[in-house]
Amino acid sequence: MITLYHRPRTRSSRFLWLLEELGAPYEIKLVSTRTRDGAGAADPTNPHPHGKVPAIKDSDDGTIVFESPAIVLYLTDKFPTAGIGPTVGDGQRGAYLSWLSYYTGVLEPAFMSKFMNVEVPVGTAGWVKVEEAMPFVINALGAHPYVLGDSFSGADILYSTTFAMFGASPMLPKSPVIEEYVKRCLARPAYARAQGREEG
Ligand SMILES: N[C@@H](CCC(=O)N[C@@H](CS)C(=O)NCC(=O)O)C(=O)O
Repeated sequence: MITLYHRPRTRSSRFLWLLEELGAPYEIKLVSTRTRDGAGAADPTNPHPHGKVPAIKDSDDGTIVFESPAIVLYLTDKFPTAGIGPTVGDGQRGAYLSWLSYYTGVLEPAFMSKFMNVEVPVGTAGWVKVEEAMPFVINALGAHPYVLGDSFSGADILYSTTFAMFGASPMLPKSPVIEEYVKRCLARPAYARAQGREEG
């Protein structure tokens, strides 16, 4: 049994979707977190080191996993029959690891830098500007329906939800490729099922 530490309409929502895709046995533990307006507080029962969501606990051995790409990888490795996470030995494994890491190491910092109006120091930051990252992503998604090519994977859950969120803001340059990608991913039945579990 996987316990998902979740607060509705946050980064943990994506893991309802992933768990539904995987057909994994799971329970939701609703927790509070700090909020931008200062109203919220971290829940002491949340195992995330900074009281953030998502985090998961695996009841098989008590393993705790936090940070979104690590959770995607852990879960797709643990529930491989769904076929949405290339495992060790699969020719797509390297690409899968790269796209997962690129999400957290480059794309999210790029978006957050722009959102917070922080200049990205070229050559020294570990990430690049949105204006440099997005052509790379759009190029990949213009050639294939998903980041790994023809098959949907756990990585698409991170990318499509991020684009769905920023699509409504001037932060993301308008791109038919991205719009179609988001539609394609969010049309999956598991996404709809996850929305039904959003409140816990
Ligand atoms: N790098 C983390 C980010 C998690 C994160 O920042 N989650 C937000 C909700 S969307 C949160 O819990 N914020 C509360 C806080 O920062 O204390 C991940 O990708 O898993």
